[in-house]
Amino acid sequence: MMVKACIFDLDGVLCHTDEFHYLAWKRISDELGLGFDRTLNEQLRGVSRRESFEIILRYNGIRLPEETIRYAMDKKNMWYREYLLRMSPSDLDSDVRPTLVRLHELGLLLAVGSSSRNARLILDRLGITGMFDAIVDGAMISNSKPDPEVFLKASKSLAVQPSGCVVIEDALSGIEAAKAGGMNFIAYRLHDPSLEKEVLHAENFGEILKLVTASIRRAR
Ligand code: B16
Ligand code: MG
Repeated sequence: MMVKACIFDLDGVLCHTDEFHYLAWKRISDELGLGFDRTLNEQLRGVSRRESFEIILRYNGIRLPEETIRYAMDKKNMWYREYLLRMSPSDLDSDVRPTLVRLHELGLLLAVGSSSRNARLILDRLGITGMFDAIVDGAMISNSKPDPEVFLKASKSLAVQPSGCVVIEDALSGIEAAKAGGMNFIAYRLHDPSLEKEVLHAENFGEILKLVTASIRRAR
């Protein structure tokens, strides 16, 4: 790969808000008497709020009136934001900031590509908003992952061809989106049997840095 830009997923990669999503969905599911567990929660990674709730409803085999759907999504988001407001820069894994700095020093452009409408709040709470050359979030797209829209918008805004971008993702929906957009990708803490053997994997930001640096060296 000839990498000029890294596009980071947010929830599950740059931060651990995935646990907050789980807790908030669990709470609203309990209130409505819906079944919800960690296995089902895995299917919601990278998927928009609306589609997430539709997955929960399908799993429970029920339909709800639009009014109740809106009530559930709003309440889930209210609880989720309560968790977010408790976050601070100390919630950032220690290798995230130095890795972003090093990637910039290597001449790479950096972007965030997230399905979340709360992306800017999260980046602000973590104190890393200013480290990115582009931020594309859930409010800026019409189709969430696995549609490539979020990553294509980021690549466009960075003025880097999709083939020059590497997407770092923790969700299958995000890997599908990167593939559909013609981008390189690294599966982050994601070990799913459906992924091909040759897919690049990273368990921490140090490993991301190694993979990206190696690809730059090979390209020179
Ligand atoms: P919100 P990502 C995604 O973020 C989450 O993985 C997914 O669980 C969530 O439903 C979606 O954002 C929408 O989030 O309710 O905050 O708009 O992984 O694409 O950064
Ligand atoms: Mg994610």
